[in-house]
Amino acid sequence: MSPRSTTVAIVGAGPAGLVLAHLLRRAGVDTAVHERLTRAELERAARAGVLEHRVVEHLRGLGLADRLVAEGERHGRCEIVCLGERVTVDYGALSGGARHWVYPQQSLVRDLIAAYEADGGTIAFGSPVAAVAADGTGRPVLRTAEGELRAEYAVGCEGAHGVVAAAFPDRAEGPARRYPYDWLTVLARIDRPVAAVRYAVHADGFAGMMPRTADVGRFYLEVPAGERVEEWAPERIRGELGRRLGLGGADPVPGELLETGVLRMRGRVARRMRHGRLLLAGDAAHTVTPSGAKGLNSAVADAADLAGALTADLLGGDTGALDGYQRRRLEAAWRTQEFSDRLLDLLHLPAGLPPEQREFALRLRLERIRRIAAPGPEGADFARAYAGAGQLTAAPVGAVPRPAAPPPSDAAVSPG
Ligand code: RFL
Repeated sequence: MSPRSTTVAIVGAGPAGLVLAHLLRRAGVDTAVHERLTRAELERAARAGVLEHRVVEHLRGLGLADRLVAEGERHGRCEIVCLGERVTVDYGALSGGARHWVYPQQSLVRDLIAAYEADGGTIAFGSPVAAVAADGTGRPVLRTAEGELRAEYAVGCEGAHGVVAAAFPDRAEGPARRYPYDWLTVLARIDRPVAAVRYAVHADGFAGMMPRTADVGRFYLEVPAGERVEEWAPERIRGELGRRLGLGGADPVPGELLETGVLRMRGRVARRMRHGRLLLAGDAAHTVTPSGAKGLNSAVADAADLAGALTADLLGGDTGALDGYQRRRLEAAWRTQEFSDRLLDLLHLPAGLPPEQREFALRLRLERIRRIAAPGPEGADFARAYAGAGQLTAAPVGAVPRPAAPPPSDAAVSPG
């Protein structure tokens, strides 16, 4: 098989890979996208669903949010339940008008694939990249079932523990935290839509309810770290959700459980998102717990910024463009981690707290909840960070003339 070549090889067709591929293609950059899953598997994978204001505005500006805006729902309030009190946080008002969009990740992925294909792009589905090495000039060579793929740049958009990160000298590792609890994740059929995100701070552990579609809701239950999903029969899950979330009255009732799993709760940020001609975006560079609904949003923001940085670099006029990308997005990743960690701290009681001290800890949390729900600097700060107020900082994407194919030979990846 003779090696293929491209300008930018993208590993993974999740939100990060698809947004990047789309923007580069529009700029005239030759791209090759490899995705491990089949198209049907990818378009079925239900994960996120709560999108930030600034991310949707950005996608809308790129013409990539038509269906999202037509079918998605806007949410500007969440509820936090603690000691029987249900506090409404009107973050839309507190942030000065920024609200979330609720639209399932798999629908966004389907729309992005359709838009990329409508522009003439193709994705190699069911085609994992097995490894990434480098030729003698430091250019990446990707190993796929279809043979070698040579590229000017390779971008890892393939989630945590990816093959592009594995080719960094430090494997793109960085500071990480394993939280002392896990979350049981549940996708359940519901009899009416979830009107607002609800978080329950409870003596027996956190519980959460998030909107997805009219008849499907996303639910979370705090469970001990290392818990196995088999410990949780459907009746136990439904009972615990109802009790901790205080479900009743006009609330949705979780019925059939469509998917259950246990999410190991971790935060992680790579020390580097760039090593020479290797780049990372999205979960490949950082993973954040779902507490603040930030993972998909960060992935899209990375991709939007990287598209501008890559075109600036390919145009040859800006040698610092890719380092600028790394700097901006690592700073953003830490802001996101700090926000999500602060929210987790509010939503969980300290590990190992004796039962007789739980009410005290809950009462302290209720004070904090009331403060973020009230007009003032703390409320405004939480609301703006939660809704993703303002605009994405993304370098403009320039049009790039087609470069010559890279020369072949073999060696280690060298930093550029
Ligand atoms: P993705 O979406 O994981 O896509 C990576 C893609 O790469 C493919 N892949 C490979 N392809 C080729 N060769 C290889 N060697 C490959 N290895 C992997 C994979 O098959 C996959 O298709 O990464 P990306 O693009 O960085 O996007 C990240 C987001 O998907 C993720 O952060 C969010 O889902 C996190 N998240 C949420 N984020 C939000 O912003 N809002 C939310 O409401 C929200 N809720 C959630 C979530 C994540 C959850 N789970 C399951 C972890 C709720 C849950 C339960």
